[in-house]
Amino acid sequence: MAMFKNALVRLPCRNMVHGLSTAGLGRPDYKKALDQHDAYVAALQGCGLAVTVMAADETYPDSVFIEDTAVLSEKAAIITRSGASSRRGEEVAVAEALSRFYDHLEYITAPGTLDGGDVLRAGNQFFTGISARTNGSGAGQLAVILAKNDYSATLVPLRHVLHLKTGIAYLENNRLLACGEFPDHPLLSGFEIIPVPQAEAYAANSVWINGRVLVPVGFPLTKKIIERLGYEAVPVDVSEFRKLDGGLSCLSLRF
Ligand code: CIR
Repeated sequence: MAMFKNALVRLPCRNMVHGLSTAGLGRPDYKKALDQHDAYVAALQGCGLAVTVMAADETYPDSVFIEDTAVLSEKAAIITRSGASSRRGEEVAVAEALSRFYDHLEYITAPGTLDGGDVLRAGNQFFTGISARTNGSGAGQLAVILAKNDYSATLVPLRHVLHLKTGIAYLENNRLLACGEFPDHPLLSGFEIIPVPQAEAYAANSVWINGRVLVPVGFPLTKKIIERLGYEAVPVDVSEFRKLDGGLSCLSLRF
């Protein structure tokens, strides 16, 4: 079981109101986003993680979604190259912050693109969504780096969701929380699938941390499902980040 010790987060910047969005939920309230971000950090700390908080960067409206900038494991730290051109460059400061934790960083390079939100780890197996953000070259480069570190990589072409982890989360114990195009997906047939009701699709992006599960506020059925499985559910309100298509996992790198 992958136990986490650390998390890296990045404060939202004022310019987040200009972040990429397809949600149609309106623009985020910056002040409220800052408060929600504080509470998110407290939730991570409550799960026993040492949290490093990076400064905000007004150059990158979406930089709070730090998960997209790297793929991390005990053995490897891979810096990504975003599929969204407005987000390219976010990774520079993240690489610098990660170099305090890792001796060696690997990089996805052009023409490859890859967003960390497209990468799901399940034990020693990684799944990479091929999406509007992650192309075959990026996913292929990642697979080569992972193979060097004795991990396997499986590519999952996406149909509807922005990122792979928009629709699935790994709960350890061979269990996957899944919604939309994923519960019946042939590539995921080896897992115990815990379906998330379609009306609560946003909550498929929950986050397992050392036995607890962060769940977005406002999705009571999913919270109950998680509690019935024996996990302690930790509700976290991320409404302002949802307005920018961001989920719970996007707001941190856990390692
Ligand atoms: C974007 O479109 O890139 C941001 N507005 C949201 C990124 C969400 N990240 C994620 O799902 N991993």
